[in-house]
Amino acid sequence: MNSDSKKQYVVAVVGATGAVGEEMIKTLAQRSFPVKALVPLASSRSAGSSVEFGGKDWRVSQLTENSFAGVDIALFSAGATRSLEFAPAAVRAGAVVVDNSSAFRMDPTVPLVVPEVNPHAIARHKGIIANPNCSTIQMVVALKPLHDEAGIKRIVVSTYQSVSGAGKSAIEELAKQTTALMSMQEVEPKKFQWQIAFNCIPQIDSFLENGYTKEEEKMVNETKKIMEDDSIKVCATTVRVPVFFSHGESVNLEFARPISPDRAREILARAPGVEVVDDPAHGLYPMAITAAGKDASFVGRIRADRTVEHGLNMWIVSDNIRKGAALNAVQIAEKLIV
Ligand code: 25A
Ligand code: L14
Repeated sequence: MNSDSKKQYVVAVVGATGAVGEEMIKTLAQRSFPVKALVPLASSRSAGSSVEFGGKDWRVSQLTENSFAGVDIALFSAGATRSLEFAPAAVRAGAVVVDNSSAFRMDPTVPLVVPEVNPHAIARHKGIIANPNCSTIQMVVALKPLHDEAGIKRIVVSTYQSVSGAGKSAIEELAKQTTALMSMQEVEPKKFQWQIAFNCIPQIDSFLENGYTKEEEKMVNETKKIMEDDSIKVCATTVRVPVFFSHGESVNLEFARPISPDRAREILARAPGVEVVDDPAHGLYPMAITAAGKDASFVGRIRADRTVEHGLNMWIVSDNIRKGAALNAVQIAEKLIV
């Protein structure tokens, strides 16, 4: 894309009224992205409503194949079905698509990018750049610098994922169920398979024949693609917890070479996009409430795993709607225009 420091861009946001789309528009404003015009797109349910950006109201239009004339950059976050159907039309119209869904992530012709980890991959795009899964993004931001230091052989990760990853209706469902149960009323699950208030559900996305869920499989495949190393073994268990924003991850690592907890802390303290909060003596470690609304991937509880050779365990938390989705997509767009 043109690299002219004064150039301004026409930016479309597909799914502009959703949890991620709204955060994308907020992030474009916060980071002063050079937007000449905003094109908010959603379903017919939202067409005619408006979103606020840069002190102006912008009318939301219904997403169609003809939505992209004159658009330079299109940020997609309305689910994989819409991405598969409409991203090609955006590319044909001359836009570069940054897609937040799983639709194109494992397509070998589509770069899968976390700007702190593999920004160089952006250059080989053919119109679509994929934004990884939220749980993968926050993990690889912290693991890449450790991999460069000591070579990660195996990752075992268990996630504690907030409801906001499943969209606005999921946020509403946790709030409604919580108040209903507090007043002794019955609840009927809609968005999630089971009651989510006061519960944890060891299923995110659907099950595959191998016994893992698609969410777990995404963490395995996307980690290897972003880290550009197929030899890393990844085993994931993904769990939904009754938290509104931020995912937590318990991560067990086996390295090829020795690395101490102190050395890991030192490396992570200067890693881009990472913040170390690791002072157990004072009860300090990252939590969902630490990360919500923030940009970093927060790391704490760094300790040796004495059950394996060269093992480290840690706890990683980040806001899944920001770094896990909207912020990472806007960071990719920023790289496109420099
Ligand atoms: O592919 P799926 O299964 O349909 O997945 C979509 C779901 O995944 C969420 C998304 O969140 C939605 O729940 N999601 C968000 N990021 C994702 C990601 N990276 C992601 N899924 C995968 N990967 P959401 O509900 O917060 O945002 C949805 C946005 O997408 C727009 N949208 C939906 N269908 C569309 C469409 N845009 C164009 N064409 C379509 N056919 C959606 O716009 C929103 O911006 P909207 O106008 O439909 O939503 C306005 C309000 O309506 C609520 N709502 C959503 N679905 C329903 C609904 N209300 C009633 N019935 C529904 N079925 C939304 O909460 C919003 O407030
Ligand atoms: O692949 O928490 O981006 O339900 C979308 C749904 C991530 C998880 C993706 C959720 C997923 C998300």
